[in-house]
Amino acid sequence: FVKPLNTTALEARLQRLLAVRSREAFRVLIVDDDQLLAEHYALVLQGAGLRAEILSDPSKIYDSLTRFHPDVVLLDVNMPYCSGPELAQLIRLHDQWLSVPIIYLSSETDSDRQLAALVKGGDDFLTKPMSDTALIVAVFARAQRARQVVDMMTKDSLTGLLQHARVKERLTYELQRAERTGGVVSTIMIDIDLFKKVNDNYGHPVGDQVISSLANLMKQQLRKIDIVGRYGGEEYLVILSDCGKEHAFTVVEQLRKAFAAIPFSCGDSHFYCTFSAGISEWQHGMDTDQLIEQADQALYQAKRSGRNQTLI
Ligand code: GH3
Ligand code: MG
Ligand code: MG
Ligand code: MG
Repeated sequence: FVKPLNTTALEARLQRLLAVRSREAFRVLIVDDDQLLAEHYALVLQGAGLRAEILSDPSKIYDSLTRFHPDVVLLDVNMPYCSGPELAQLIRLHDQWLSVPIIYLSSETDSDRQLAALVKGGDDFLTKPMSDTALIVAVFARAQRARQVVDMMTKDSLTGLLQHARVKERLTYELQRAERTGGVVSTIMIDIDLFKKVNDNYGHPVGDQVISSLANLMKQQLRKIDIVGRYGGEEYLVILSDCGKEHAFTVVEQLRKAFAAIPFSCGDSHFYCTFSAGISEWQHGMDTDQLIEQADQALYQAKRSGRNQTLI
């Protein structure tokens, strides 16, 4: 007797798999003074669909971390100028890198010395030489769990967008970068129009659907490098790097028209929603709060001028 296939469970499993696959590839930073070995690890991991970068100069660790944002760090234990455990200790000094998984790679088999290395800030030990599979599985498992934890800590649960504080942090970082490189940054503040009415007329759960639909639309239409956060209940903050206010305007107008065309329904009622948006462009010397305040002012004007429009 064969049990009928439980298709919904199967579909759910497939969807989970696909969800993991469609996300950005895991990034692995390899720190090893043995260039050939590092390149071998990189090739093995890249073969498994991960992104790998090699750092041979440990003094550049912070640069690599901030630029590459690794999901996992692979650390050689014995290096000439700075040992792996010393480097792990350095990494852990920064709050931002407290939880990035660090896996030591070493021929060290003395368990006391292994334990001492773990105490300094590593999470695991892989003994060289290890099989390609052992490397891939260890890295993949760590990366996946770490990302789940990071997501839980930084993403809004309804929309999957960055939380208020996190998106502000990212903006501060983007401004520092623009300050260094002379780049351009625009921010957009978006607020759904007359949203209280949606809640009043159709109920809070339908309101929630509207909020997450706009989030999904932004995920579909914006570039991967654009940063989107849920700034408040039905307010969103978008950061467009390397993008001036005119181009930002074109981007938002596309979003605005697409959103206004989404049909929502509740029972027999059908309705549409709109949003208003304000744009600000970063000028040398402006800080995070000033830039947000300027976008907020433009949004306020857009509301006062009749809503469903974008102003700079
Ligand atoms: P305006 O066009 O001036 O923005 O009018 P509005 O009605 O949208 O006014 P406002 O932005 O002040 O109202 C936001 C409302 O959004 C108030 C609050 O009840 C509702 N809200 C906030 N967070 C959530 C949420 O997570 N889910 C739902 N369903 N409603 C929320
Ligand atoms: Mg070495
Ligand atoms: Mg609001
Ligand atoms: Mg509103």
